[in-house]
Amino acid sequence: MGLPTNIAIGSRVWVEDSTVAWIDGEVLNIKNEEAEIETSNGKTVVANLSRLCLMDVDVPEDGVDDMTTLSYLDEPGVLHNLATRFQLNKIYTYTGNVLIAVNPFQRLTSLCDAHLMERYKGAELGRMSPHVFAIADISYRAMIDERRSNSILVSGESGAGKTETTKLIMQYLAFLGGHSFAEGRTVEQQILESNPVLEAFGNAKTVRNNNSSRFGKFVEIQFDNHGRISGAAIRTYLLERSRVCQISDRERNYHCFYLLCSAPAEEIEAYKLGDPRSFHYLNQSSCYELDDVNDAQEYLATRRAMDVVGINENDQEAIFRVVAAILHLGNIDFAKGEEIDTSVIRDERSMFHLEMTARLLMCESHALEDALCKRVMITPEEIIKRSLDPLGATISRDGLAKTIYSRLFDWLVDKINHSIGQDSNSRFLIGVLDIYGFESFKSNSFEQFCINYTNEKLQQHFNQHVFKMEQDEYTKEGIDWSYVNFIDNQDILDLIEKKPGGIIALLDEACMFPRSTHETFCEKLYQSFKSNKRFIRPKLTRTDFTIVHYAGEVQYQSEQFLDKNKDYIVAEHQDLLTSSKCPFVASLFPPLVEETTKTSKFSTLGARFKLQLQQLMDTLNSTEPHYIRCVKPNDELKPLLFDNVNVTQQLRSGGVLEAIRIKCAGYPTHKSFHEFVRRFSILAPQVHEEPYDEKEVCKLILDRVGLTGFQVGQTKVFLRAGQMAELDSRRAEALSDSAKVIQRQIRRHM
Ligand code: AOV
Ligand code: MG
Repeated sequence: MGLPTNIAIGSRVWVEDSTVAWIDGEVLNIKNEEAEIETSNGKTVVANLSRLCLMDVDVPEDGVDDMTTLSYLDEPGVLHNLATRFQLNKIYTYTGNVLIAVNPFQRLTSLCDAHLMERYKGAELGRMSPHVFAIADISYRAMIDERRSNSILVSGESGAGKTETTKLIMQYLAFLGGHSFAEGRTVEQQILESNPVLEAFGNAKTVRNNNSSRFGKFVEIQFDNHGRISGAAIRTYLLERSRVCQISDRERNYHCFYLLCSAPAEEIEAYKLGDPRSFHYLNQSSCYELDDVNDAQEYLATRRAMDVVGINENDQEAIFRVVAAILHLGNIDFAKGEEIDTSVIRDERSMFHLEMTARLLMCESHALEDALCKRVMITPEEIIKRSLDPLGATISRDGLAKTIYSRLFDWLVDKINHSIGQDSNSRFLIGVLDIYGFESFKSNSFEQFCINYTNEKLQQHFNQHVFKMEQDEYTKEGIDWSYVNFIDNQDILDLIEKKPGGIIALLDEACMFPRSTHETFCEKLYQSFKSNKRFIRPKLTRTDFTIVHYAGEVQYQSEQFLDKNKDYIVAEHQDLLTSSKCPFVASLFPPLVEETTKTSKFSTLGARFKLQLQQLMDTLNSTEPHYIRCVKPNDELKPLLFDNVNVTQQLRSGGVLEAIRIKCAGYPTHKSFHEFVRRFSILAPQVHEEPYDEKEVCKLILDRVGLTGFQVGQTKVFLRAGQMAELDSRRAEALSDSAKVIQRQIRRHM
């Protein structure tokens, strides 16, 4: 933040504003700690000096490519620079090594053609304008030159452009490391075509994004000794299961359901499909079509992509048959049976869908009915078949739908991996991470908890990396940085994942005790974290808890935590599908191995997710990381609209400002000797007469001004936070003094 001591009457400053986040203005008056400012929209406001930031009046009109060259590396400076560039369709900007990409919400064709890729090939960073290709190019070069794996981590909130950015990276890597596009099915083509397949089954329209990925993805592209792509591995994280049977209005279910409803007539007939409005899993929302998307064409495109990634005709047929079965399954309704607490298939229509589901899954319809409506209870004395009431049967039906769908998705990922093939000889890879950003909704459940936990992990990685880069720069310049420190988010991670005693461990414990409820679980949290600074017990609720994340507070509703954390398949469902006559369906449900250990019995999603994350972090830690932060310029998904308040929020939660804070803890301003002299030579006018050594001149200037704590490196001056402002205000004084002298001289001559 700007230093209040350097703000004087006449200073150009940024002042906080509720509609545009920061607005520029001129200080008219200062009284005690309060400044009166005339803002550029013609208003006069009063603000405390400590809330103001000085404005850098030297910034070029079209902004700067790299924000670390800004004299004041603060929130308004960063925001203004991004906004200016965005209006000029310059969507990419660096902050040091981090690329910030603002979603244009329109195809900027000039940005992604093959010629452009050619131009970025081997170009030094900074020679070409900032671009995703430049980051991919550095990663590739670094891998070749240093014989070391690299990774590119793409983050940002929903709809910010992560997936599109990831696809550009993959395209560029395929361009650099591809064999030849003429050879038919090459590895790189398979890698690229895995995207539409996974999107058809793992993406859906949400209120935030018409093509929202509902899973996390890490693609590991393997290279041979010649730098050519030789294999790949795709790992996915936590597909949102609940969407299969529950969607909110204006959202859609997974794309594949709608694609299939627009399939050619023979398929529609074979699967007895038709209007998506007739299926319960789709008609909970009034949205069926997407703007600019033709589901019939997408269906054919998905089939073609499946061909490329090596899914044969038989398997494709089985996949869509299972998708159709899920739609029919959702239309089976239940009514009260004759006996109390029992249920039966409601009517003829439900009976038809039951028959259809059974036919498509190739199992017995009676067995399906039993699996939905009954449970086997094993007591020490006997085995009883208990009926479920209609609500219980509906829950059972939805559970079955979710299980089948998530198994289907996992099968696709496995199949793609298998067919692309792993190069076990490859020693270098480039990993590309496209993972869900921080989420804070009105209502937050287990999914948000896992997503935000992921973000805490990545944030820590990011902080450490930014900090390390800074240290490397200091070391290179021979600067002492031993006392530069920053606070990281380890305390939040401890709260979540510490074993024993962290939230995940306590949740697992609750899931193991049959008598636990979300109330007892929450009570336990309240007791355990009474004095934890990162944990808040919200007022007026007994079942919510709040975590103070690095990106802000999130209040979680614990109601479904226990259920969602339990990772089990109902034995009746398992038996039903294992015995399917369709080899594909049966292969989705391999017979369970006898549970011998306690741990496998109580496998939980939380614990599994934690392990997956740890493995991801281990992989990332063995690579040289590169970061891309995607920013969503507005919530209307419109081109050319830049909402300052919204973007500021993302810069804060996306860790961009956090990185800046880390920089500010050390020496936020690095100015080359030459630049420094050009700007401040006026502070030591006599230097021009003496032997001219830029480094000496810098020292002299700094000496004159009487600053302390700065350091002079090999090629640059390193200034502490606020020192640039101090120098600028001295410069302004000096300029106005010399202006006065000149005026006096002019007057004298008149
Ligand atoms: P996300 O991956 O970050 O959201 P996407 O990559 O799906 O976001 O981008 C959302 C939409 O923005 C896309 O469907 C495009 O219409 C548009 N878009 C994004 N990047 C570009 C670009 N570089 N050029 C043109 N249009 C773009 V989520 O998956 O919801 O977190 O879970
Ligand atoms: Mg996405």
